[in-house]
Amino acid sequence: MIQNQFIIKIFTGNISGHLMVVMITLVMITAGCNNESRQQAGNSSETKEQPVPVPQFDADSAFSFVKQQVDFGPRVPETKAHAAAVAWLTASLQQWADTVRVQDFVTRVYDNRIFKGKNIIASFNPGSKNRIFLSAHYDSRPFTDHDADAATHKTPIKGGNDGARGTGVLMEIARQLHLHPVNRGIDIILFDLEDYGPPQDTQTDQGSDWWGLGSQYWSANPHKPGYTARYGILLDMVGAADATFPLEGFSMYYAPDITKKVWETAVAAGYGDYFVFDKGTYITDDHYFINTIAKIPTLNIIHLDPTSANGTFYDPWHTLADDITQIDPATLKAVGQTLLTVIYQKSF
Ligand code: AHN
Ligand code: ZN
Repeated sequence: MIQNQFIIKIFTGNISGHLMVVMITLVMITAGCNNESRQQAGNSSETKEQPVPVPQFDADSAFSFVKQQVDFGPRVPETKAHAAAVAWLTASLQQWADTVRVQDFVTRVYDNRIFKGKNIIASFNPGSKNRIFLSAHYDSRPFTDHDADAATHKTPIKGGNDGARGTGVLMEIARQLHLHPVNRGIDIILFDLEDYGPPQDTQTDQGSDWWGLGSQYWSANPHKPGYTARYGILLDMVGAADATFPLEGFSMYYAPDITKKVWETAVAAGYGDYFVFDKGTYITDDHYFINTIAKIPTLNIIHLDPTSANGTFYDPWHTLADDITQIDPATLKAVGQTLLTVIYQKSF
């Protein structure tokens, strides 16, 4: 009403007779409509369960982002291919995100050599306190130490699935977040130096802390002091045809409620063949360090296969066979569409 009076007052200046009556009527009708639509908007924001349109995850686009990384060559830290991947990932994310940071760090690997690493953090709505993060490692393992042919074990992996895949999914999510802005804080964190763990056939310390060096650094030194999030999701090896993602052990230990909700979301979206409710083993992966050091509940969507030759991961893991032919856009779609549904439709 206050607004109606205000508008009427403006019009009472130099307009005469019945024209003014017509105008006042028009203004009141328009104002009435506005009130009504505002009321509707108010109601829908109060009922949190109102469906929000979920963008379609473009699997071809994501596949092209995976291929681009594989085409650089193995993204082994401190190589040209790695630097090219960092430049491309950063420039691409800058087109889409509100802020992109490259976090430089120095770390020691299993044989005491010192490496320079770079974590890449792209943020949407950086001021929002209501945050979640999505993550994957983007580096490639310098060894194919699980290949049947021992002579090739010092060859770096091409890393179609191990490295490029999760990153490709997150690049497509970033593109969708740009096309369809969302009202909550999202960080996309690409970790470096996840895969420089000790080769299987070396005598050096096989301790699991040699894995996830980038996430260990970030967990102890987040890109923003005091950074926290409601929860995090890690993607690892989410690209192979007919992949299955059981409920990984540390995810169910540190983030059981969120894990179950994400799996339920996937099933409801039609991806129950991938997201299975079987109990999976415990994997020391980036999420383990985030849970224990940063203390942010974080789950891992990871392809596990206890029947494979290596006993844990899918067969081509850390072999020469893990290249772009390992990537099936249908699996990419299952993971990406599930994540978009979590982001756009769910309030957890
Ligand atoms: C361990 O083998 C202890 N962690 C492996 C995690 C990993 C490697 N994910 C991809 N590559
Ligand atoms: Zn690996």
